[in-house]
Amino acid sequence: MSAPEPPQPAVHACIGLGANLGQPVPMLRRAAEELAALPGTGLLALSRFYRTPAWGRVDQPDFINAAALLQTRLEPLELLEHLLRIEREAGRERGDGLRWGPRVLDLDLLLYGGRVIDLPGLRVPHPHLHERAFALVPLAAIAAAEPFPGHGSVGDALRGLDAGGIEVLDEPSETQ
Ligand code: PH2
Ligand code: MG
Ligand code: MG
Repeated sequence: MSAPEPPQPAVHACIGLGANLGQPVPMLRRAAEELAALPGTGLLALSRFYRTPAWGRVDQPDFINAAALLQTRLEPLELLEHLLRIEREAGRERGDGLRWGPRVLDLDLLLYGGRVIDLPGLRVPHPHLHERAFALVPLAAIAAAEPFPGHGSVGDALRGLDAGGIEVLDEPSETQ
């Protein structure tokens, strides 16, 4: 009999949360709870929620965005599978959606352990992270020092971006 696999070391993973259809705030809250409950995973920090102008395709409602910092023993592809499952269970439909179009829930794996990953279906760092203030503003609020391969740290990457129009939601009324 072979010995059981040793556990993977825990790494930091950064997740971007977004929604602009249905009830974004309760949806993001529930998604964060599901992230915290993933196997081998702890939620180290959840950012506040931000109202952000739609990026990439502007003819759609504003988004609510947030970021989560996880400590996880899940492999990147395992973590991705969980993100896609949580999106699916939230009613997200893929395939017929527009690129960068409206959605009830979007969970993006932005950074994973300072690693560069290029696999079919998964690129880390997220290929658009460096140009998206709506993702970097929440992330920098909880994980500014996190390494962002190719860009120094999360805080470094945000420095050159225009964060115009991004507003933090009031606590606690708007986020409950
Ligand atoms: N997500 C997109 C496209 N555009 N804009 C904002 N403000 N927030 C998002 O989460 C977002 C977007 C595709 O995932
Ligand atoms: Mg996205
Ligand atoms: Mg996505």
